[in-house]
Amino acid sequence: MTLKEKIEARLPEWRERVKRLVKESGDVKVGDVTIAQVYGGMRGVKSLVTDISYVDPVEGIRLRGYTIPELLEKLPREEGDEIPLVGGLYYLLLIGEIPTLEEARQVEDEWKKRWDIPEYVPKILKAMPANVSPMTMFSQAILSMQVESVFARRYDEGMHKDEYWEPMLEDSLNLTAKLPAIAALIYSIKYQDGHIPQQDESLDWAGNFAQMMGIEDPAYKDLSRLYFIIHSDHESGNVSAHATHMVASTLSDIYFAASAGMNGLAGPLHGRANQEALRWLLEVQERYGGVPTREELRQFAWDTLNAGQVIPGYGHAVLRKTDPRYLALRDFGQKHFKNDELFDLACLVYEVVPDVLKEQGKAKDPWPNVDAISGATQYHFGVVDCSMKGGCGFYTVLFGVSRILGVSANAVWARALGQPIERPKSLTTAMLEEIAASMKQPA
Ligand code: CMX
Repeated sequence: MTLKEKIEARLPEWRERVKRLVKESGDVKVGDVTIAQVYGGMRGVKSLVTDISYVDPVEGIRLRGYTIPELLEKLPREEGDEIPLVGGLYYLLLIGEIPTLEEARQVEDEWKKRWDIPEYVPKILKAMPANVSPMTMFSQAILSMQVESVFARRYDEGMHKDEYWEPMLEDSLNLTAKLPAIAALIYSIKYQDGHIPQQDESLDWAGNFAQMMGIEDPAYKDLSRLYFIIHSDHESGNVSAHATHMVASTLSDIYFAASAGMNGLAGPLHGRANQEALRWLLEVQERYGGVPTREELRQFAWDTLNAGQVIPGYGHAVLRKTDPRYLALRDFGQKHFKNDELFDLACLVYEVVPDVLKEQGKAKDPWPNVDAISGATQYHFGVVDCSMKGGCGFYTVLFGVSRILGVSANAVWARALGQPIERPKSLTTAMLEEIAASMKQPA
């Protein structure tokens, strides 16, 4: 059975389940919204639904019910590989079940058929200013391929709404297939000689990316698989996922929607935190001429806070414990990296910064998120984030390659289940003051 047939087989039950829930329990309250939440970025407001992932504040992410360690154990891998195939992860996100090795290879094969990038993409990227951010290039490359959208064409031809998800799946496979080549091309244009990286059919999606980056150490193939698995989805409320979903809810295709999501990922409080975290580590290294003492590190962290800045890679809107994605990357580095000063420094920061943040008493979560260490793992293999030509943000591109797996799987299901256009309601400050006053009046 193809991926399409598998989703098709599961659809009637899901459609019936959602229809019944809304019909029988549509007026049941799932929570209240406070004025602090209205002014506070809607933090914690329960107003989205996804069955693809869930972030538990203490346990961390579960993708289709599986924790990160469970995924790394259960997803199929090729013989000799330490980390599973990303194709298996995409199968899981789309279908909801752990695939067999054959099923994971089926996705990898779909990607190989679709992974050549249109010839206008390198031309567009090369025409951009030399100091352009890699994230601008990434978003632009995705947006430029909107002319390829099967959904947009079928919509123009006239399509029944029950069929919307089919071209959405087609577009999602086409787009995700091309992401490693686009990322490697951006790296080549920004940091190398601008050659067009050649793909290798004998490799899997992530291994092929590692090869296109020109890194021969086989451990980089496994790091790429790991990196692309763990960043893929983080439920629906984070900015990249929510922006993608919101734009797609207008029946925009995945190219418009994913490009929008990537523009959100580019912000320093979200995906760009990996770049900021690496910069922070390099600054520490430079200030102290290597790995500092704990006391020096403590002081550096306080200096950052006293300058009114955040410590990048620490804190989270939902998590209240160390991010399991951080631990997965740290475990990988501790196993593979010997005498890597920057990586050791990233590990030392974990022993110092949470106490500093607790002492300051502002951050609700003093623990590291994935961005605290992900840059250090790339840096180990010589992959840099900032270009001599100006413009930083390549690590965020890598985050984006992975995140589009999650947001596109969600977009396919949102369309299959007929999720409507998003339209929350806004109020004025005067209205909120009135509501507050009326609630405080004695009965
Ligand atoms: N360093 C310093 N202060 C921090 C902090 C950090 N790492 N994390 C939170 N705080 C501060 C907030 O800025 C906020 O201060 P104000 O009251 O002055 O505005 C206060 O603590 C309370 O914030 P919070 O409720 O704990 O956190 P939010 O849900 O508002 O924000 C996040 C979450 C991730 C944006 C925040 O922790 C942060 O800025 N962290 C650093 C940037 C980062 O690592 N982002 C990546 C997150 C993961 C991802 O999306 O990739």
